[in-house]
Amino acid sequence: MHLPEALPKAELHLHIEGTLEPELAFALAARNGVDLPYAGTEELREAYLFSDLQSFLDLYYGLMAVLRTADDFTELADAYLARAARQGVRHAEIFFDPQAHTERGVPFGTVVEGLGRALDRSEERHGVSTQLIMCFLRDRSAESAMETLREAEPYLDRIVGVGLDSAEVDHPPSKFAEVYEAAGALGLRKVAHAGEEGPPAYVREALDVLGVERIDHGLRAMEDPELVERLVRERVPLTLCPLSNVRLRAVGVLEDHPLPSMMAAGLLVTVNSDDPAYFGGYVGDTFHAVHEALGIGQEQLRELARNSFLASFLDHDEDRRAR
Ligand code: ES4
Ligand code: ZN
Repeated sequence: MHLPEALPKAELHLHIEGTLEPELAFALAARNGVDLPYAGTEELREAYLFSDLQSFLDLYYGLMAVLRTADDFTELADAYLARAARQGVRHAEIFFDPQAHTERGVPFGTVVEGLGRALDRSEERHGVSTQLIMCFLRDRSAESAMETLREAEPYLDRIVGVGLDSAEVDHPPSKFAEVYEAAGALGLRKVAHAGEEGPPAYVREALDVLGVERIDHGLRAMEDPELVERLVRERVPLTLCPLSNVRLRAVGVLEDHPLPSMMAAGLLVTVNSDDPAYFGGYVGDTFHAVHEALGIGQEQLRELARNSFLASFLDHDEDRRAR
């Protein structure tokens, strides 16, 4: 089978809120009595013309208003897992943004219990194993992140790790040193977005100050050859999201994406979908797109799929079973 979609793969950079398709958004809006400032799904899709990360985030957080009940989160996650399974995903490490919900009055427990219901039956229903990573919003305060970690404590059996997302520039990883240390003490794994719009120094800080095991994006590390050398030497995985980089204009066109040079440099890169409802494709579509636009051949597609399991939080035995 030569279709990139069919390759068994793990998805390691996926925001569950970014899987909210316009049709589900309108269905939930109607159910929950939420007014959306768009006439319909077509008009909403037409608003997906982003100029940078911030212009995307403004629309993205706004649309989350439709997510209110545990059932809403279950439906959201179930729809993602069904689609992911059809695109060859066997394991998904899923981000969620608790503060984006608690700030709107949706309790932490509602979000986790709703997502958890879909995740609990995912292996049986979709053949996809799952883990949940809670992300702190880096454009909120370090105190708010710490409060969020405290709110997570009753649910730690459901959460494998912490991440850091939202507007990157002017919010360096070091701002969250204390909460990452506390998360580590609770036994949580650590990742962080870095080098998406922010400079290579933020990638270094994520490694040195936060002690992360994986870098989400890491695109701008390519501006710093010494950093690239270190990432190669230490086998630090980078979870790339090529379609996201094009839509948020970190890269002009997909044909200019540095994925091939990153692979050639010996970096442990993976390919992921980020916010697939907004960026034009799920992870199988993304594999297909890099094959078409960047000439990533069958052998390299298999390498990317292999990397996705190597970079995952699965242990090696589980890893072999997944493939
Ligand atoms: C995100 Cl593409 C991206 N970057 C940073 N934070 C995010 N949250 C959701 N998608
Ligand atoms: Zn992301």
